[in-house]
Amino acid sequence: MPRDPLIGIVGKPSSGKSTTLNSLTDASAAVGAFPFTTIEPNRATGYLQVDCACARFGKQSLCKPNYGWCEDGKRHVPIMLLDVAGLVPGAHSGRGLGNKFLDDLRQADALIHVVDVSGTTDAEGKATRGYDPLQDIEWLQDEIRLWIEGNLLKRWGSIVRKHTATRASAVETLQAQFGGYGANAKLVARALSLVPDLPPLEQWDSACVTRVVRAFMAVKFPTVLALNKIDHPDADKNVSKILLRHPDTRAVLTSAITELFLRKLDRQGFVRYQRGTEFVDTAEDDPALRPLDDKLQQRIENVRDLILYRFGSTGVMQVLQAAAAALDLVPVYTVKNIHTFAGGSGPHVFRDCFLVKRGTSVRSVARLIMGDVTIAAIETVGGVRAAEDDPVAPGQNDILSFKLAPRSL
Ligand SMILES: Nc1nc2c(ncn2[C@@H]2O[C@H](COP(=O)(O)OP(=O)(O)OP(=O)(O)O)[C@@H](O)[C@H]2O)c(=O)[nH]1
Ligand SMILES: [Mg+2]
Repeated sequence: MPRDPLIGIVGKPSSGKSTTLNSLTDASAAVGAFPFTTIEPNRATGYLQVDCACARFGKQSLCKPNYGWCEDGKRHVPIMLLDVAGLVPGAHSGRGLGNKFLDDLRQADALIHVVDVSGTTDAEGKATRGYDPLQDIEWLQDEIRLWIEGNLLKRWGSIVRKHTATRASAVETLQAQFGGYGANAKLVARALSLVPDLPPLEQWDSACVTRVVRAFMAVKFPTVLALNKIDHPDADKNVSKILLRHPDTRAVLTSAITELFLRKLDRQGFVRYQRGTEFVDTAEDDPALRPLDDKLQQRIENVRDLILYRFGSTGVMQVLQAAAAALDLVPVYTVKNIHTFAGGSGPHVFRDCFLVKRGTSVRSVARLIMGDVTIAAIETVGGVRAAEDDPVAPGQNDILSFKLAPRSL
C-alpha cells in the first residue's frame, strides 16, 4: 500500500451505503481540506478517530492538525472513502452495471460491507419484509470472487503457457495478473501461503483457482461488516443469526440514520452530541442548548434507549476504526522540531499525521512523505536517531522528524 489507504463501501442497493458514507464524511467542525487536488466523484474524505500523540505529552491545548481536527486528544484523521454503487446478484457477469462497479473496487485496500439487517429490503434492494440478510453476506463475497476468477480464467490458457515458457514462480505469474488490483509480490506470496497443498500452477484446476482467489481476497480486501439499521425491531434476530454463522468476521452494529439525525440536531444547537459515544446532552443538561418540543424530546429518548445505551454508540465511527484495524493502520506524526513537536514557527504541535501500515519502515515513511529527497537523519522522540529500517508501530517510531541533507553542489 505505497499510497494513502482507501476504504471501499460496498453492499446491495438501499442497504445504507450513502447514509453511512455521509455520516462518516459530514464534518461540521472547522476542517481543513484533504491534501488531494482532484477528488473523483465517488470518493469522499472520511475521518478516522484515533488517540492523538498530543495526549501522550499533555499538549492537547496546542494540538492543531493541518488536516482534520483534534478534540481533547481524540484526533480525526482524514481517510479516503470510495462509494461503490449498489451491487446486485449477477454483478460479476455485468448485471446492473456490476462490472463497472466492481472495477471501481480494484483500488480499495479494505471494504466496509453495509448489510441491511432490518430484513426490509430484498437481494436487489427492493422493499419487502422478513428477508434474511444472512444471504447478502455470502452472495456479495461470491460476486467479488467470481469477478476476480472470471478475469483470471478468461486468459488462463495463455497465463499457463507463459508461466511454463518463462519458468516463472507462481508468485511472479500471479503478481502480473493481480497487479491491476494493486497487489505486489509480498501480498500475492501471503495469499498463496494461506492455501495448503497447492500443486504447481500448471496443474491447477478450477477448484484450485477458487481457493487461490479466496485467499487473495482475504489479504487484498479485508472486510468489515456494518450491520446497519439496528434501530429496526427485526434487526436483533438477524444480527444474532449472522454472528452465529460468521463468528470470526469483523462486524460492527450500526444505525447510520441515527448518526445523521444526532449530527443534524447538534448543528442546529438542540443537542450536544459527542461523536462515537453514547453521550447526548439536551437543554435539560445544559440550558445553553435550544429547548426541544415534546416530539423531538421523545425521539431523543428513543434513540438513547434503543441505540445509544444498548449498543454504546451508533457504531458508525467504530466501523471505520474496525476497517483501519483490519488494515493495521498506525497514525504517524511528522514534526519539524522533535523536542517541542511543533510543525513550523508557531506553537502548534503535531500538525501532520499520516496513516501507514504497522511494520512499515521509517525509510518507507520518509519516501512516502518527502518523495525522493536525500535525508541526512531521521529522529524520533527524545532526539534519538532512528535506523532506516526500524518499523513503525503504535507508540514506536510514530513521531518522526526528517533532517534533509544539504543540497550538494
Ligand atoms: N431504519 C434505518 N434506515 C436506514 C439506515 N441507514 C439508511 N437507512 C435508509 O435506507 C434507505 C437507503 O439508504 P441509502 O443510504 O440511500 O442506501 P444505499 O446503499 O446508498 O443505496 P443505493 O445508492 O441505491 O445503492 C434510505 O431510505 C435510508 O434512509 C438506518 O440506520 N436505519
Ligand atoms: Mg447510495
